[in-house]
Amino acid sequence: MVPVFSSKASQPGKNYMSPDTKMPLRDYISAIQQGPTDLRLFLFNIFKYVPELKEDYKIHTIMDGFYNEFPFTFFGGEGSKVAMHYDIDLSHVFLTQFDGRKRVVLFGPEYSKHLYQQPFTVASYVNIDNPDYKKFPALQHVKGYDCIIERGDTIFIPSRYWHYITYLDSGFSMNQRANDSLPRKVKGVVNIAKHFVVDKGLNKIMGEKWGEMKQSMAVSRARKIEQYTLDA
Ligand SMILES: O=C(O)CCC(=O)C(=O)O
Repeated sequence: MVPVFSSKASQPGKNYMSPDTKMPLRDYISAIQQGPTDLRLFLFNIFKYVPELKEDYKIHTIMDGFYNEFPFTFFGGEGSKVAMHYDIDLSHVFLTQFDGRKRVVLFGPEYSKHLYQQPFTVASYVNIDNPDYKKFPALQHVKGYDCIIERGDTIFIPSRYWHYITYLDSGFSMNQRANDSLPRKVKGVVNIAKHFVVDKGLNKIMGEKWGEMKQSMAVSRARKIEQYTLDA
């Protein structure tokens, strides 16, 4: 049985950051093979269930600080989207595609306010497929990288880089994460505490009201940046 997420996971309220349902892995794989669906397996540690798969890959040696114990996999149906975020523990990520194509859009950390980062989280809910510049004018100043990865490709996502992912086909990938800096590890732990204690706690107590407050804080932070850009 595996926890399956849909796009509801990024909406405030009861399902916030929680799986929609649980289903046998076999049924999930059949569902994504049958055509478009927004169902995803996120941060799924398949190696916990099938440890012998660990024999099939090696930890990268490209830098120090790889976490051997967190080789997460990600599965998604054609058309599913991963809301824009950066990785909460501030690791560098090497994302390797095993099957299907995926569009990955990256933005540097210097754009966090322009992207209307939701306070106390590592997420942004602006729609960059169809940006509303009237509502989110700071978005006009953002520049990023847009690429497609396919079977056999690995994309490097540096620490704190925003990523927004669209599954062009049903498919799956695995990430290996590395963090070789103690200050970055400490900041990562603080982020996790902010998200799980403050954000999830207030979401539980206030529900959608908390979602609205975060959005208005994001808008006012971006307005300051926008004002600065206009003045300069
Ligand atoms: O490919 C995915 O589904 C998500 C990957 C991701 O967000 C990550 O590796 O941090």
